[in-house]
Amino acid sequence: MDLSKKLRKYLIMGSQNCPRDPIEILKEAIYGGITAFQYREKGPGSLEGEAKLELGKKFRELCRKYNVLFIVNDDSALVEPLDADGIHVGQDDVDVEELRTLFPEKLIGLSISNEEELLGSSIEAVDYLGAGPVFDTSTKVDAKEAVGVGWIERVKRLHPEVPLVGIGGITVENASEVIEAGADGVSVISAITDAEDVPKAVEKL
Ligand code: TZP
Ligand code: MG
Repeated sequence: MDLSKKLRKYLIMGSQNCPRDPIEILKEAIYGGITAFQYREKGPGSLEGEAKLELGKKFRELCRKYNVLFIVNDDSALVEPLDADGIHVGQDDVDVEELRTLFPEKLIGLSISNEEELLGSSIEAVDYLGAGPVFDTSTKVDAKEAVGVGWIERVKRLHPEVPLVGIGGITVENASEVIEAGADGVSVISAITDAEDVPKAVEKL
């Protein structure tokens, strides 16, 4: 598998992001052509415990059926029950070297928002990087400051061999800027979850 190709159109979503049935939204996004999916059940209104696991199972089966990469956000206890392809973490989550020991065969993604995080992270332990927030976003309540597409250029220059996706405020209108700056893919929440026509939004991305 060429990971950078599989990260091209990367939907991140939890039930809290969905104005309607999350299963329908994922089905439509898959139909539109997403290549990767991250189950991120987090923040106000998100599910916990058994309900979180059960929704994850449904998402997982859809992704398996249609050959979409399935990544879980942060929660390492979900990786094995959901037979995820990998896990994505932020700077305040489980350390990536520890994760690599726990999950030698899984993909590990790490978010990088600034120079300090870039220089302080064990990049050799991860399979791909998420850089952002590229643009302002209101989806994540505690999102850091928008860093612009210059940040994509910077991370790619320092680690040209590591697959890279942009995150934060990416829309059908600005996605091309992120790719032109050197990202292998775009990861989005609201550009897909809030779209009136989900398959069309994915196609445009
Ligand atoms: N991490 C940094 S910004 C963000 C996450 C999860 C939210 C992205 O949401 P949107 O709607 O694509 O701006
Ligand atoms: Mg986190």
